[in-house]
Amino acid sequence: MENLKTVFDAVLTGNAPGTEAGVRAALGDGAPAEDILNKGLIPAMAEVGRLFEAGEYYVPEMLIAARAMQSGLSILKPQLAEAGVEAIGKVVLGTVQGDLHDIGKSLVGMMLEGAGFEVIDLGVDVPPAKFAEAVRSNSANIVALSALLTTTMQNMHSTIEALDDMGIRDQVKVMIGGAPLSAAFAKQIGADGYAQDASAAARLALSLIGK
Ligand code: B1M
Repeated sequence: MENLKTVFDAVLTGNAPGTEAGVRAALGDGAPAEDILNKGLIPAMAEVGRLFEAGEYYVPEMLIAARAMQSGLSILKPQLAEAGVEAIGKVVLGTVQGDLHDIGKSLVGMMLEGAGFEVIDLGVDVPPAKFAEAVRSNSANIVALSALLTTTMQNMHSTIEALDDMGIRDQVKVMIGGAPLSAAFAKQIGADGYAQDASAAARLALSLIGK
């Protein structure tokens, strides 16, 4: 239990070496990988999200916390796979076609992983058909689209059309985010939800799969 508290505190303070050491110590003490994930890493990222929304943490604090969480997660991943621990859902993530901004998108990906999702990150400048194909081939529950330019936000609509064309629109939830976007725009293009920041994105994704 003490080691889980160490893991929690290390993630919260963005201490990657401390997170790794805490995870290794917890494993050494016989804690199941699933407990380290569900009682250490994930609650810490939820607390990071809360602090961000409360205006006590800013993007840099959230980024280093997310990196600390990922360094702990990378130690646990083989054990989680061995134990057959399944992600709570699969998200295909990317920045839409024509758009090269990836900092916010990557932060969203880290928060989604922190919430327990498997994230398939397609990167930046992703064409609509590539999103649709990735959703189909991975049987993803959610496709998460990021755009930072007013000139590329329409490509979110094209991505939804590509899902329609492939006949899989009703099998996947579409969530969008990025500085120029809004809930009204999400509604206008037929997306299932909009999140204003990475922390809200993790909460939205959970609610979209009914968690
Ligand atoms: Co660009 N850029 N940029 N840029 N850039 C902006 C976006 C801009 C607002 C700057 C400005 O003019 N004030 C402006 C857009 C104007 C507009 O369209 N209205 C702009 C422009 C014009 C351009 C170029 C066209 C400039 C040029 O070449 N003339 C060009 C376009 C290139 C292209 O994409 N095709 C360009 C290029 C670049 C760089 C390559 C230099 C660099 C990107 C580097 C990179 O990403 N690897 C860059 C940067 C860094 C910025 C600013 C300064 C910062 C963006 C950023 O990383 N923010 C930006 C100005 C600004 O935003 N203040 C700007 C930090 C990040 C954590 O926040 O990305 O907003 P953000 O993500 C947030 C939320 O938006 C949300 O959560 C994140 C975390 O809280 N969110 C989601 C994001 N995606 C989400 C998805 C979700 C949910 C939430 O669900 C799926």
